[in-house]
Amino acid sequence: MARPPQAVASHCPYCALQCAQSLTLCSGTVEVAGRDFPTNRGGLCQKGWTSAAVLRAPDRLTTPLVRGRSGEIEPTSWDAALDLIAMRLKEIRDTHGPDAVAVFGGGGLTNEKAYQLGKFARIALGTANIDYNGRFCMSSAVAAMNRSLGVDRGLPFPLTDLGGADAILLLGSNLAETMPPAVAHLAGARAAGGLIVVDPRASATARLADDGAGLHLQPVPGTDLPVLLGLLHVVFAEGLTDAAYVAQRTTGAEDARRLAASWWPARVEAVTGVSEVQLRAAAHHLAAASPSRGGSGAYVLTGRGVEQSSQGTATVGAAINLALALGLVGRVGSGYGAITGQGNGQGGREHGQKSDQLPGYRMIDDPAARAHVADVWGVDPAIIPGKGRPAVELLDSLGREGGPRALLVHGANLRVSAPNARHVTDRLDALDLLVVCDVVPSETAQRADVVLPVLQWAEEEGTMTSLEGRILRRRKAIEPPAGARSELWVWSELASRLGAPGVWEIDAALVFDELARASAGGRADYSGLSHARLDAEDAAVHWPCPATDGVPHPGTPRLFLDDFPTPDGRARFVVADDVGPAEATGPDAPTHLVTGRVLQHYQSGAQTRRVAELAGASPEPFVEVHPVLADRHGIEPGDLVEVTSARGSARAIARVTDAVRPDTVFMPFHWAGVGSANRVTNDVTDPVSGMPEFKVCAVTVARLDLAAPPTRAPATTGLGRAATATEVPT
Ligand SMILES: Nc1nc2c(c(=O)[nH]1)N[C@H]1C(S)=C(S)[C@@H](COP(=O)(O)OP(=O)(O)OC[C@H]3O[C@@H](n4cnc5c(=O)[nH]c(N)nc54)[C@H](O)[C@@H]3O)O[C@H]1N2
Ligand SMILES: Nc1nc2c(c(=O)[nH]1)N[C@H]1C(S)=C(S)[C@@H](COP(=O)(O)OP(=O)(O)OC[C@H]3O[C@@H](n4cnc5c(=O)[nH]c(N)nc54)[C@H](O)[C@@H]3O)O[C@H]1N2
Ligand code: SF4
Ligand SMILES: [Mo]
Repeated sequence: MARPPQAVASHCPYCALQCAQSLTLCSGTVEVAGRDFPTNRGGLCQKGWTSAAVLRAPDRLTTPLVRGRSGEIEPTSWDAALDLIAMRLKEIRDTHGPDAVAVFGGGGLTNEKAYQLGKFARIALGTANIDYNGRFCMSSAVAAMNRSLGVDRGLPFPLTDLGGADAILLLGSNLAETMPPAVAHLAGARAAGGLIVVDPRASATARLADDGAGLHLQPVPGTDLPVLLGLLHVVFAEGLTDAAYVAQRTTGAEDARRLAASWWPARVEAVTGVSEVQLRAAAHHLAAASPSRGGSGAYVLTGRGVEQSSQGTATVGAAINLALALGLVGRVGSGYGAITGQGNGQGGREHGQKSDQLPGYRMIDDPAARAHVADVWGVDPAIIPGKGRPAVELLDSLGREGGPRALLVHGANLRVSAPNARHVTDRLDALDLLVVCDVVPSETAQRADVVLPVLQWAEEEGTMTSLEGRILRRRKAIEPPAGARSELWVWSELASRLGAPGVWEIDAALVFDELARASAGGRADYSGLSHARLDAEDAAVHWPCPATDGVPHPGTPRLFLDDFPTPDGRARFVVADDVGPAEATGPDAPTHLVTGRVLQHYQSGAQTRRVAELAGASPEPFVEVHPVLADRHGIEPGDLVEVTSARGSARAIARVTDAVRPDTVFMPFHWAGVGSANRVTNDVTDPVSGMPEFKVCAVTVARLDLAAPPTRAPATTGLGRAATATEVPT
């Protein structure tokens, strides 16, 4: 009798919630089911349920491709492709120096791949210029947490802790669409009337606060910092602080109080549109739930809505200040957290693909860190380069005098997801060599000189670190298509062709062992872990999890309970006043554009636009317009609308809805071509984190008359460069 198919325990390929899945191979295809786990409790969202479809994408890349003299991209062998890449990289390096080769990574890569990519850049290419799309995603929260709390772990507590809290302040996060199974953890706060959502849109998440479940504060886009300073004002002025906690566990509160004193509620209302009444109510809800008043617990959480801003680090800093003033951080049942976005956004930033970091969350300019990592890599610390350029600066420098001439892309679709994306396409086109590793012909792969087909998700082994700092096993459930290869193998082959020092493992378990050694003693210490231990233990382990001589370290679900990893063991109030968004609205561009996500699509859409069920449910770029604004411009639902900023224009179908403010339009960024929101967004960055201001820019809105050129679906197949010129949304 045939044995029933074995279910493989794994996790979703998409977001940082990393919902647990059970994958079963049936008649050559993978079937996905939800699996019980504390974060998702057996649930999956529509993307998770349909995730196996990407394994069968009709245009899945299965052979290396090289652009020939005619400009057409043609199939070639792996040897020919790798030989060509190595030869061109050597030429560029010899002529322009090692920093002329740059690397762009992704927060979707496994820990093993993120680690190996950082090592490959530093000692096989010898370049300082490596950064990744996490710069677009988490960097402001990271910078603020490091400054205030001494370490960045998105949620320094298990997600399930949220369930016990009576108040949760959720700033700029649309969890109901971006992590639907996580909404269950807001139930306690909703039942207590304490879910407070701050979003310029009545998003699906903001609507969870309706009907007595909480409050929706709907500020002018880009004014979260004044909102937070106003909340702090009320907390200080009305004696709602946890004075004992502030005295014992923090420094700098007086500076924060002084700044907040200048943001009295009437001033906040004038700047943000959030009423004094709402502001006070929100502060009192939070205070009443906080431990110093005997409440059941309160949380302050931030998402991309407040972080993707030119003052994102300052804004997250103010959110942390509020949590510190109320005595929430480092207390069981209360806290501050940033909701990590990408599947391995957390691990992706710990293991060395960020321009200023080495594995284990070590800083690249710290001599002790360099010595430790060099020892693991078997090289002289002197050969490890210093800090490279952060993502937006790196992309802008491509092909310019003194800038990189070659770029290797692993796990990002920059032509759709980078700010001011048409400019990014111009910079990519100015390169001598663009190499893209992907699983599908993404819009960025369509522009490459060499495309390498790599493995995805259920085709390989590895680990991911979820939004709560838990290390999870990703397991292989299906054989990859013949012709696709693991990126670990690609780097080992290139390292050998480039004559790189060091050992280049291709087995993910061995790479993990090396990563664990490299992380030992660092802030994100994985040294007590191995694939074998993670396989043996049912529940995944939170870092830090250092190696021990005896009983294995149990991992650290909650940080900061005793002290903070700062020089004096205290958390710091870091103070910065509001300077407003970089681009103010005015007569020439009177409307705010905010951008974000829809439930069905993931990021640049490279994966989800290829899933028929998701593309059917959410087929085209759209723009949300308030009825008053629509009326002013003669826009009817379904009209084609053009949204224009100083960078460029995008076209999308109008959805007329009072979910947005009359002064604001909203576009998701999941589509390419003329429907791409990032043709319009601003690539100005936060001075501390390098995070671009995706969320707010100034635009005009106009209805396009029907004589506009006919529309054609954005190409998802084909690799000809001409394919993109006529893309328009339908
Ligand atoms: N369906 C889906 N889920 C995803 C992803 C996806 O692409 N699709 N991506 C994953 C990743 S990488 C990430 S980073 C997370 C992102 O998860 P979220 O942070 O929840 O996602 P966004 O939709 O980008 O932004 C959240 C909200 O910010 C609001 N916003 C815009 N401007 C402002 C502002 O000035 N102030 C405030 N307070 N809010 C503002 C938007 O209206 C939006 O509702 O989602 C993850 N999950
Ligand atoms: N306007 C606007 N723009 C935004 C945002 C926003 O809110 N508004 N959000 C920003 C945020 S938070 C993020 S995280 C970025 C994300 O934007 P991107 O970096 O473009 O993210 P993805 O679309 O996930 O791209 C990942 C690519 O890697 C491929 N891939 C999947 N798995 C692997 C693998 O294992 N190896 C390799 N080599 N490739 C793989 C996928 O097919 C896809 O082409 O977008 C940012 N852009
Ligand atoms: S919420 Fe995120 S991890 Fe969970 S199923 Fe959806 S995309 Fe996957
Ligand atoms: Mo993200």
